[in-house]
Amino acid sequence: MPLDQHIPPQILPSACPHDCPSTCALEVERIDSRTIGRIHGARDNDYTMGVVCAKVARYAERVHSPDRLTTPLRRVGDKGVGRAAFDPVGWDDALDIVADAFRKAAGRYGPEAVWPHFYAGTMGLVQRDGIDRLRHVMGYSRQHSTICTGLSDAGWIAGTGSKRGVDAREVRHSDLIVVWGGNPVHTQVNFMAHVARARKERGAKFVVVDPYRTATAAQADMHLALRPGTDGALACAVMHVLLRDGRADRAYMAEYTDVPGELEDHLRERGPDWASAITGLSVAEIEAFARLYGETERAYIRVGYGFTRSRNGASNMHAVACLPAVGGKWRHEGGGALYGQTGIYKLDRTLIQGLDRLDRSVRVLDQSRIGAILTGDPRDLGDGPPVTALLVQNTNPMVVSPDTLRVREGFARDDLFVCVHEQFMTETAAMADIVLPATTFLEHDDLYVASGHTHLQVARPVIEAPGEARSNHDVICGLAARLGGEHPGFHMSAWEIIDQTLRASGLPPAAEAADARWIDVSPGYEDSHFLNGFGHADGRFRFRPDWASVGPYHGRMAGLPDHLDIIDRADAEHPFRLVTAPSRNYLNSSFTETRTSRKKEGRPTLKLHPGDASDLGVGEGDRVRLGNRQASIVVHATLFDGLQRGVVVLEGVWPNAAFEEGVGVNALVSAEPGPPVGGAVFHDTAIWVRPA
Ligand SMILES: Nc1nc2c(c(=O)[nH]1)N[C@H]1C(S)=C(S)[C@@H](COP(=O)(O)OP(=O)(O)OC[C@H]3O[C@@H](n4cnc5c(=O)[nH]c(N)nc54)[C@H](O)[C@@H]3O)O[C@H]1N2
Ligand SMILES: Nc1nc2c(c(=O)[nH]1)N[C@H]1C(S)=C(S)[C@@H](COP(=O)(O)OP(=O)(O)OC[C@H]3O[C@@H](n4cnc5c(=O)[nH]c(N)nc54)[C@H](O)[C@@H]3O)O[C@H]1N2
Ligand code: SF4
Ligand SMILES: [Mo]
Repeated sequence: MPLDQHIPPQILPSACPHDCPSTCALEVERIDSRTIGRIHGARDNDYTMGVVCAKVARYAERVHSPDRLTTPLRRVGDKGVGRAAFDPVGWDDALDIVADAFRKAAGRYGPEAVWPHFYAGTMGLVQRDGIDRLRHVMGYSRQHSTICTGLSDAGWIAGTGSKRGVDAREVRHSDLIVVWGGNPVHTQVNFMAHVARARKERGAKFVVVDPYRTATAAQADMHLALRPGTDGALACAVMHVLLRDGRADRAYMAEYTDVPGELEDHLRERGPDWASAITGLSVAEIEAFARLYGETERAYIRVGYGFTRSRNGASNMHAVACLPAVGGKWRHEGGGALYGQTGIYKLDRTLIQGLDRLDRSVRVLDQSRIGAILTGDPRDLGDGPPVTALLVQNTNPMVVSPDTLRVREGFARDDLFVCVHEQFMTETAAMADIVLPATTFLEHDDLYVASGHTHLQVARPVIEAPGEARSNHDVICGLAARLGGEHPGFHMSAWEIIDQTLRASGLPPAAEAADARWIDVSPGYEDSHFLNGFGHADGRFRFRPDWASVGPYHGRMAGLPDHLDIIDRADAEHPFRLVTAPSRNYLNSSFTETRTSRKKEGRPTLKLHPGDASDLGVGEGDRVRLGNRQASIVVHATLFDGLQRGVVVLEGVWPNAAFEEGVGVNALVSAEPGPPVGGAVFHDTAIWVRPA
């Protein structure tokens, strides 16, 4: 046997960059300077606890995929064809072409005609947000990043005033854990390790609120399978029962909340009967859940994103956030709630994002409305110029954005120049004029914060980049140099930016942070439980938020928590409500390129109640067509009784090409901005279903 086969793989630290609340601390097997083996969760990290999802454990398949982009490409054929329509081009020529196109666009219409469009394909702050530095220095259009957290942030912050919450590690002290509108078995698997420990060690009860029996709900002691978009009603009824039965913590409410008396009056009419009619849950189910929640001091709500992806999502989030305030759960160890921790990271982001060059007079484009924007909708563009040049990093809007047909029409425009910087030939990259090959987190430096926990992580590269792949930071600096954009950040390495950012934020320098592997920046027990007050000026939780201060569409919000009846209601022509939930083996549009994930997911499949299936004359595996006023798509049905009649679920953000007619599920999803501040309404769609 050759000698090198006896050398055991080295284990090197890293952090998972994917758009997932867990931001796992990783241990990567490095086989040689270009090759990795398995990835494991860091065992001594007390949040990750040695657990990672299967798709990242087998990351070798993604990072070493033969489909990785390794050289810059210039399109010579039609849009939408893929690799065959492109010829390789050198980096210098590619960047020259992009810079030239941006200069032309800005010369003709002004710099707002250029839109650097990005999201969170990597969550590393330097590689994700560096695009903002180019934007601000050049005066390009700003972006309102609404696709994921627009609605959830609005609702949470309206109540609590701050994006922080009770440490997930505290779940080991909880007697009741409620996962509300999230599916952690798919979307942040390590949280389930914390749940399992609490169940094992203290017999904690586990409740899931979700329209369908997800893999998470299947493990629960109680599953409340409500109709999508009705969480506000359920939350109101639970609060009604707490107040009715003497389970509300009135002393807490008097000390920590704004209008407890008004709330009590308002909820008197919103009991289980009322909520039953709206949610489709039985009165007995609502009473049983309310009793359990009311009786348990150490009741922890893990608040998901899913239930906020509706027109009334911000309102529903706020209603759920009211529960621990009414119950006084924040007072107790293992009690309270967690939506996200990103507010605790007090990082100075000036250098990364070029905030010293931010000009608030530059127009802002709503990310979730890219279809409307690219097709010139006056609602978005007003008197401003059209978008004639796009730089896309870290996102795949042709697949993930609402209203696919309009997105596609926009990208197809002849007068639109598109540069996509990607790891793979996504459907968005296939529409580009220039495609640039991107590194993965294993090949570049970055700095990570988390939503699901309180660690800050700095990660170095583990292997060399394949072929000519370059990092986002390198591309941004390369373009800035050609465009004459001046900023100190364009002359620094990613590592230097991390180092200076940490120092400016009063944190240890980069090398020290990386060697430490993670730094716990938890604000401590009292602040996590809001015992020192909530994030508003008066320190009180707001049952009656000042929605006008949250966003422009506040006119559609209610004052106190309620069922806000503005969803895309089912009607005679569209009798079904569609939920487009995340699948286990894909992460948004990522991993749709890996064979194992594709094999495990099979094909786009509609979960349909057996009663509905029989009414429609649809059997297991049959083709069905789903549609609404926007579009129709064809998928296969599976009979599934873990949801109410009239609710259907399609898991996974599949590529459009995975669907028979080349049109995916987001063609059905509306791009209407959810109030008060915008946000995509992925789970708020009334449709018809027919045998196909
Ligand atoms: N129907 C439906 N649609 C949805 C959702 C849903 O639940 N249902 N969820 C929505 C949500 S919550 C979100 S956040 C969006 C996310 O949608 P996307 O933003 O598309 O999400 P990702 O798949 O995380 O990442 C996009 C791309 O980033 C690339 N990428 C990763 N790292 C890097 C890097 O370092 N550099 C560069 N240049 N590229 C990189 C990946 O290869 C990937 O193609 O999807 C939304 N769309
Ligand atoms: N495997 C995997 N992991 C992921 C992702 C992925 O696509 N796949 N996406 C990543 C991203 S970008 C994000 S933002 C997070 C999202 O993490 P989650 O919050 O877990 O996911 P959501 O898409 O928000 O949807 C979760 C659940 O919300 C439920 N839901 C939909 N409508 C309602 C409703 O009206 N009420 C209630 N109570 N529940 C409802 C859906 O049925 C679904 O089971 O996960 C991240 N992790
Ligand atoms: S659970 Fe989330 S953070 Fe952890 S490895 Fe998987 S995708 Fe990455
Ligand atoms: Mo997301």
